[in-house]
Amino acid sequence: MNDIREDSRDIQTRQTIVRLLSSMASAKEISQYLKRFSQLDAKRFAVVKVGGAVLRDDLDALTSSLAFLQDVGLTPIVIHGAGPQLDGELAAAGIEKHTVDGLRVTSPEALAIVRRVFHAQNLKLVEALQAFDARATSIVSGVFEAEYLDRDTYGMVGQVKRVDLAPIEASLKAGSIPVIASLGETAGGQILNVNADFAANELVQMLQPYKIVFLTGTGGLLNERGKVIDSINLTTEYEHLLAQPWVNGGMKVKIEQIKDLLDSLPLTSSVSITKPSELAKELFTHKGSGTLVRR
Ligand code: X2W
Repeated sequence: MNDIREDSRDIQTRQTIVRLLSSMASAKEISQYLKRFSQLDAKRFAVVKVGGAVLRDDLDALTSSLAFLQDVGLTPIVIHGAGPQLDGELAAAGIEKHTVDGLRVTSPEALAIVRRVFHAQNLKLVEALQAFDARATSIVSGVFEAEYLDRDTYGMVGQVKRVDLAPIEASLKAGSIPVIASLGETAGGQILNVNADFAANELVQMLQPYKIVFLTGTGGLLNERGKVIDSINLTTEYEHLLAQPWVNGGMKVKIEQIKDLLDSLPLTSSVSITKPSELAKELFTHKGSGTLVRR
């Protein structure tokens, strides 16, 4: 049984490497990046935010891409959401969806489901990684100390007040990929629902990583023709971009959030948005993949 698993993992890993090598990069290019990443403090390598849609639709590619990083000695810090899964489970329980400024209004009744779904999604990714013989640690509490964002408007929704790196550091020390759910906890121990992009941003500000990668179903920011935009320079293009008629509400929020994030990071850090199957290409090639956001 183990042998079969080893075999299939070897094959998948090899396929990933072959795809990577044949796609466009020279071995020299790849080893340059590998060297650079390996020299960084483990905490500073990469924060990878995984949207719930990716966990639903692209788990295999996600798992093999993350496991591949571990194979080459790198440990990404993974934080995930569960938006579509929450939509489904809450609807099944007869709870109507209501959002304000993109955030889910969360009643105490809904919170019980939010907690359950976050735990289930977290475990799903951790187990998928472990089935792939990767080391991964489930972290569903103890990282984000939160306070109520605005209880009258949003209910049991938190905004992050403090990030505790201890559980993440313990995982990294063991060479295990920390897989973090974006649940918060008040000083009094009340669990709160925290938007995963917001939680990722707080984590990034604390860690100041070299690479910040958002993995989404679309694989990047899309232009008016629905094609992925290669790169955005926020210094020269920000105003122009936000004025475009095809930049919708969700995209605007994302661009604004990334701008705030980049403003708080060293110039060497970069933010990109891509899809799981292209994570290695994004990290190890000059050309990259998806949308690179610079300033
Ligand atoms: C989000 C948490 C999940 C999330 C929600 O309830 O949908 C709030 O809106 P994605 O898949 O990364 O979007 N929380 C307060 O952000 O997941």
